[in-house]
Amino acid sequence: MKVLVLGGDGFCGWPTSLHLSAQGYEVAIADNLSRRKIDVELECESLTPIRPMGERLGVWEELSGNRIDFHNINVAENYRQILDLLIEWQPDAVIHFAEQRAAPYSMKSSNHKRYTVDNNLNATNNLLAAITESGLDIHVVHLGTMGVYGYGTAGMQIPEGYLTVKVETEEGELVEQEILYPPNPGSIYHLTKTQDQLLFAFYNKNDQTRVTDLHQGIVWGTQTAETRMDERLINRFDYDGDYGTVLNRFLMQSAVGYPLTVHGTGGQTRAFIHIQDTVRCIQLALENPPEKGDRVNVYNQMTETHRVRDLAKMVAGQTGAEIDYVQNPRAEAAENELHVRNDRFLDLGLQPTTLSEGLMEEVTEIADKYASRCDTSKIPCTSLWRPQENVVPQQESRR
Ligand code: USQ
Repeated sequence: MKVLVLGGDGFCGWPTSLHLSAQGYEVAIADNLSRRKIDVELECESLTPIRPMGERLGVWEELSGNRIDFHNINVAENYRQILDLLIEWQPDAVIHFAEQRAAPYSMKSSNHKRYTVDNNLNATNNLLAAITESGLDIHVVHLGTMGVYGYGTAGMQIPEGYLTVKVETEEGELVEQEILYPPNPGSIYHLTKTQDQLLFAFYNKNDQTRVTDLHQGIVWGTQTAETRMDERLINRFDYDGDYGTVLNRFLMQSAVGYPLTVHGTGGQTRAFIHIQDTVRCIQLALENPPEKGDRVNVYNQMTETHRVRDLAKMVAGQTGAEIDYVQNPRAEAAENELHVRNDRFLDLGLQPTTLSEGLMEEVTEIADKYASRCDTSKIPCTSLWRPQENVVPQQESRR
């Protein structure tokens, strides 16, 4: 099977490309290296040393014997290039990771909000329009987010994409319908993923485009079986206040002796998945495509839920780190419960990597090993959801 990976240089795209290549898929990557450019903008690098794209791909070919072609394309801007690539290479599937994925980055300023909306929505629309124009029957696998649902429910488990509702007709009859679960984004970034859902629903209805949308939780971990094969293949590890995600930040903070930055009371409950399980889920999605005419296929791509303060206590308990309850820079519920259905991937055979198995390995293999590359001035989250509020700087608000 020929698979084109849009965004194949990023944190999820790179290990997915290698995993699929190792499994015998013919893989090509299209990426404009935007994540590397944002590192330059933010003056902060991945904790792990990332090699240039050409070197990464050369090492992979040397070790595996498999070639991955790279196309430097901005999918959001260069419609013609992506259309030509589809027509020339004729992929069976396109995996779409080519979006700005950090919520704090998307909330830094008006320019960051505008960039995130322009980039993410145009990338998705360009891909879908190009597939339609090409006339090819290409399966789109998109990396969405659990954040499209918001993080609470009326007491039931969050279903996989669709909600059954009962509506009353004018005659007083109760009619059952399935609708897309009502979107409730918590940041501009999450907003773009809720709008992606409408683009998929429309092209699916109008053009019978086959789409799988994966609503993924927070990814933790760094390495997969393939990125571990050689240090030059290592995956990114973001720890800064804009791109670092909560558990990886806590692991790195414990390694450098920085108190764990819990936002508010740490009562936020979120869904999590290990990066190794991400790449397995993507393969499962490719192997179980929707039929032509099926509605958009939605999976919840997560394996466990945890409360932020419990994660901090778990990391502190295992490493001796201190915990710091800092002013929350985000506008989000201080406490929430989260119950999520994930039967669909489990039914397809996913065997989750749990936090209890992998946590300490991550600390020693990555956080401790590369601790000297950390710039601690980049740790605080400085992106405020409501800049007009006079939020007390994090350092001063420590309790
Ligand atoms: N948090 C802290 N301390 C920190 C960093 C974060 O307490 O130092 C808290 C945040 O306030 C939030 C929670 O941890 O309540 C999660 O934050 P995060 O930065 O780990 O995750 P988030 O911004 O939600 O975004 C990440 C990925 C995004 C993905 C999303 C899945 O960057 O691409 O879509 O997780 S989900 O959270 O399920 O929407």
